Amino acid sequence: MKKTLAVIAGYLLLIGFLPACQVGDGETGSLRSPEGQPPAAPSAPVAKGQQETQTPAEEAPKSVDQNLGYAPNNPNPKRIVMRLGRGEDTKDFALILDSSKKSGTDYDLLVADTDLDGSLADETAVKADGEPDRRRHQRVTVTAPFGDLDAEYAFGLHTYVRGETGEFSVWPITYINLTANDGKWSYMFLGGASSDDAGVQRFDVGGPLSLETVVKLKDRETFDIAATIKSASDQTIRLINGPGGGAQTRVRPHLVVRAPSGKTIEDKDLDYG
Ligand SMILES: [Ca+2]
Repeated sequence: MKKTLAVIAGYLLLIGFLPACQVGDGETGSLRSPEGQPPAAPSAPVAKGQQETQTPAEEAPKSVDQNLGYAPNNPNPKRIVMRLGRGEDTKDFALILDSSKKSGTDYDLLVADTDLDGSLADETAVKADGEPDRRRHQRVTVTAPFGDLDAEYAFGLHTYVRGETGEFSVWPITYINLTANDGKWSYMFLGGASSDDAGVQRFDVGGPLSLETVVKLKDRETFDIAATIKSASDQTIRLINGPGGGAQTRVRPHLVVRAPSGKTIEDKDLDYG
């Protein structure tokens, strides 16, 4: 019970730092993520009779171009989709990691759907900095929904190849800039929950924020509380800048935990992940 109270208290205080557009999700009572109440997947209405007449039996099913009109050099390109936004209003942002050489595991080229039109045929591959085992790709910026607002999403993609195993991994750094009612806000997130779906690595970004705490009872009066701030998509928050005095100011989340008796158990600034 005390742990729950700590989480609730911390969460309620944390959302005080967020622009109005984000408070809505906090009011749902979901502390960790909106996963318990996902938006219903939209399904197109189907008129049965009409469908039968419009789809002749001899018509072959269309093949899906996973490379979205881009012709990769590498026979095994890495396909990535960032789902931007939250709730029902989202945009998918496609990227492909390719190689300037015809083979190997050095993914030194990045092609991104910068205009979000679902095609990479109109895009240009950009060469990364770094070494073959550690590439730092040029930042890509797109505009997409964030709740009721438009936000600027900027991605810095880092890729790694482990020397011993040859295991390849992608580490996205996401910057979200938006203007809420009371001024400009910016966030920086590291990593995030990802899944592999038929050769496409998917990341969810731009979800509501939550606070995870670990509470250890040392004795009857004292707690040890560790907390990290994450988005609902498991991105670790590196910084939050909010409006203040005409200039952007670093917002440092503050945790206050009170016992049912009203006694303050914890009252401190939090560290970013
Ligand atoms: Ca495009």
